[in-house]
Amino acid sequence: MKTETLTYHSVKTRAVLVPLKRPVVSRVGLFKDWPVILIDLETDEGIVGRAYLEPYLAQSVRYIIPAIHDLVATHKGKVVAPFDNFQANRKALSLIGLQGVSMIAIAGLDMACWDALAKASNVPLAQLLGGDRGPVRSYNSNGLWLNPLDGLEDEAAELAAEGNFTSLKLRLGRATLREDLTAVEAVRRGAGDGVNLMCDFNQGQTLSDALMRCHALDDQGLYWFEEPIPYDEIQNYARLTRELVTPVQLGENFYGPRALNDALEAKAGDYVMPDLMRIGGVTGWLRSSAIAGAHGIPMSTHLYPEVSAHLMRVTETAHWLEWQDWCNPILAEPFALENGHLLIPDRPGTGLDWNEDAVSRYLMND
Ligand code: SMN
Ligand code: MG
Repeated sequence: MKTETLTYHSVKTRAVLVPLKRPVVSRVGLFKDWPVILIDLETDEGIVGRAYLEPYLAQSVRYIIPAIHDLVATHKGKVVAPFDNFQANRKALSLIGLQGVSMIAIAGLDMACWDALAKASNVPLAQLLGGDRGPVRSYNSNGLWLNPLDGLEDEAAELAAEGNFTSLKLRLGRATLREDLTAVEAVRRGAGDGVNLMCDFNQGQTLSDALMRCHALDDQGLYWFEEPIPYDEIQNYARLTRELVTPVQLGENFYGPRALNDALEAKAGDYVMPDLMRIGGVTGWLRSSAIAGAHGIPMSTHLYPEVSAHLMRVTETAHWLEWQDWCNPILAEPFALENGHLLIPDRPGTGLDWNEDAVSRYLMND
């Protein structure tokens, strides 16, 4: 095994629009296709670090991509050192604010840097970080959107069978409590009574709606209530967390580890689930996992199952990996599942490489 120093050379970025097998019908939007930014960080030594970003809004690639190129330009000829680079990038972008596009660009580049470093060491990322490649416990989050109730039972059965899953994510917050209860019953009929149901409200309720709805659902044995209210109402989250028996989950909208720290200091949730694009990539995740560990708060992942799987192997309070196969069509070798666990491939780096035929098919026009 040989570790080389890597030097920033240039970055190649492409945006693709990948069709979704099960379109997203949620309170945060309707998506038939999923925009993905592919990042190939080229080093002087010839090693290419790869990562992708899932920015939800197709039009946002027009301002996220230039931000990534700007960051790489400031590092050209310098050593790839993600911790140092993270600090320098934060300092540079704090002038325009660290949330949103700034942190998204920092995160995308950070993930590509860590992939390059693990490749240079010829080990999977989990191993570079001091962990191993064991299986990662996952739940299936590919479906159960806010679609007509009569399709939910069959869909739940299909989703459970897709990878022998015992746990599924269901979207809640329909017009009436009765409809939410019917959805829960249908999913349990389809996937079995013992299924763990992670329930996501996607910020769709006001505090007063959430107090009524979540109290009314609190005896249903649901696994967690995710984002019942808008993500930045931290004091209202603390109230829900105090009052409800069902654990409150939040965190996919935290920008950077300090936001996670603030939320945990405020006792805003029982569980957290940072999103690699918003938390600051691998570096942001590592800092956050130390904070969650110190608070004794279980930590799950959001999107980015491939890179997240490596990180769960070195996360003190690792809880559940959110499985989505949405990027599988553009990956050269999608990760395998076994009995509800995602398997980290025995390849150097994160194991991400592009299926170039699919990438040309789904390339977005400028
Ligand atoms: C989600 C993810 C991606 C698109 C819409 C909704 C959701 C989740 O919040 O947690 O999976
Ligand atoms: Mg969510």
